Amino acid sequence: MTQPITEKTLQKTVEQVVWDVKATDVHTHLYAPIFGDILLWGFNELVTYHYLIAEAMRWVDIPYDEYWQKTKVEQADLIWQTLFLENTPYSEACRGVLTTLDKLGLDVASRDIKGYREYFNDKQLDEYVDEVFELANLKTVVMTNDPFNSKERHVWLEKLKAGEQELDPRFRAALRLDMLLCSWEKSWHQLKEWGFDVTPELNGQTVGEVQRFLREWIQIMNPVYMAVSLTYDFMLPEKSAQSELIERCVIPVSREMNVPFALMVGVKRQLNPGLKDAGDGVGKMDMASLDYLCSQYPHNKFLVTLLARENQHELAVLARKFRNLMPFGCWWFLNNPSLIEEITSMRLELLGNSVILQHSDARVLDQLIYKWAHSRQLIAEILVRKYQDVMATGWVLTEAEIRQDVEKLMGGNLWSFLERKL
Ligand code: HDL
Ligand code: ZN
Repeated sequence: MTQPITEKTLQKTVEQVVWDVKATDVHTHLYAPIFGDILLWGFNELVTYHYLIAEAMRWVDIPYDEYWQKTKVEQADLIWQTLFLENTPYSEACRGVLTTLDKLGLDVASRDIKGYREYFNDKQLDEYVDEVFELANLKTVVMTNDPFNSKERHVWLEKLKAGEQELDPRFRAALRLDMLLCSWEKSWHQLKEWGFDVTPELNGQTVGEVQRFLREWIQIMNPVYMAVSLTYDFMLPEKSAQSELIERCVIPVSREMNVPFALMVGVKRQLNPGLKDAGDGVGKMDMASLDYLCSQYPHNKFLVTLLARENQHELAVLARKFRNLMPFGCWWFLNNPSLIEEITSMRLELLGNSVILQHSDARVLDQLIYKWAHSRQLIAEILVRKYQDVMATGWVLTEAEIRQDVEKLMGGNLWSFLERKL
């Protein structure tokens, strides 16, 4: 471990370390098994991932409704036939399905969709969660938890809060605030029904009650962070409920409770509603809002991931200016080899080790296997180049130092960010 790394041993060492370090997956849409059938897994869910629906709909001419009226198996059959048999499955989402099947030990060359389904039919979920975490080599995944989702709310209030069952410690919560912040005209009604004394006007009373709502759900969920997905035209400050709720409710409680605020910005919601979850687009945001937040609230912690490729350089430069800003992941439409390569190289060059390189955004449990396999391969290749460049100056480094770097980049920076006293 303390032996100096040589040009000859560098690549093998970096690859071993990158694959060996247990990562923290900072953002997913997965749920611990206690949440029941909202945890998606298995062959049909893998193949009907909304990324693949979007790609398949480019080929088929059926009306969207006709697709949605099909059973999950029929939908998967259509996507398999269209994207995997009539075309070579080299898109990132298609390749991902095959990587997962391969890592599970299935014969991808057989194209035996019947056999794949049977394989998953025999799986017992709790054991399968262990197997997936092992194959993806993860220690923790952060969920996306919405107090306004009735199915999920029931589990938090009836099972977990009541102490009836424990949450699997490998799954940590993120308190997701899209409903509260982006649909205030609806969410204030729901808060009122739940006993929070709010009005549509954000007067002092309402602000206090929204803060109480946040504190209560932080107590219930013990979230790693509070998060919101914001559209590309997000502006703050501005005269809007969204902006006021963020500044007067989320920011104060975030600092008071030391629960970072994660801003995920750049979506164009439902550009094509017929595609449902697959119908969102992307837009470049105006960074002035993030400049404002980081500078106005230096004692608040902001986790940020942006959806537009065009915003990535600005985000890395902004993070150089503000230690309370932690960029994370190559999100959604950026989670492809060519863009992971570009963004990760830029981040290491501008930010060194002080960034969280990746998250999976997995919606289906089994996707953890491919999303982390694909990312680790790229991260290892990029790190080898960076270490080669620094060793070319005569710098000498050890495996222990490489491990220390990779631990931080693969999620350790999240946990230390939580400990920071800003
Ligand atoms: O808002 C989000 O967290 C996004 O990740 C959306 O869930 C999106 O639909 C998605 O799954 N992206 O990968
Ligand atoms: Zn997501």
